[in-house]
Amino acid sequence: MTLKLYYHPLSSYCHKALIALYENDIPFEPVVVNLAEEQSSAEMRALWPVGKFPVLKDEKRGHAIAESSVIIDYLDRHYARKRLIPEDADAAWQARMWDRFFDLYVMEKQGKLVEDNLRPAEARDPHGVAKAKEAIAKSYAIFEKQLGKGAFALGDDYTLADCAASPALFYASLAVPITDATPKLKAYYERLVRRPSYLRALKEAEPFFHWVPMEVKPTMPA
Ligand SMILES: N[C@@H](CCC(=O)N[C@@H](CS)C(=O)NCC(=O)O)C(=O)O
Repeated sequence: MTLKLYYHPLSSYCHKALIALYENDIPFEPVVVNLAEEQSSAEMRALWPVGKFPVLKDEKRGHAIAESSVIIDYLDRHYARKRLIPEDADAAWQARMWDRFFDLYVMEKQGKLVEDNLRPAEARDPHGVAKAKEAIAKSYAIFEKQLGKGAFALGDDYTLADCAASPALFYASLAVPITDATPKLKAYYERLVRRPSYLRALKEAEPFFHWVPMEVKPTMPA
């Protein structure tokens, strides 16, 4: 098969890449990587020594592509029927901007919460955790104001921004629930987690949900 995706079904950044593949029914060979095992991750590390997934290998074109947003851009240009980064230049930078917003100000903050839960008790960072939760809540309030022009982040078209928002909100809401204080965000979130492409990724992650190092474990959308 031409495309190989090195990933783990539980990983939030891998969900972004999976959504893009599933949105466009792009065939690929899934390669599940266990980062804790040298042998399991060796092939992926040879392609991308940073050692973070997702990594996409395109055997036909001879490339290894890292970084979830770049993978989506690459799939858009070479494999997608329906682009996730809009053709229109202004819509394109907006999709990229909100993608950065979800990665940097929601997903990365959520990563801090996960990382803290993996620390030994004596090395915990309650101040850092409180700051990360505050940042997530602030991002919810900011995005509430952005919503309203359609079903998705930029309007009625589902874009890169929605790919990033889906796992970011899915995992962040375990620690910072999305409430009626942000009703548009709440309705948007419900649409994201019920979209067939993301539901498919979540269904594949479900057997591993108990591994998520958070007090509240994820569950499938009702
Ligand atoms: N900016 C990267 C982030 C990738 C990333 O942090 N992936 C996590 C899994 S969600 C990972 O590989 N963590 C393992 C590690 O940091 O060792 C992207 O968008 O792909």
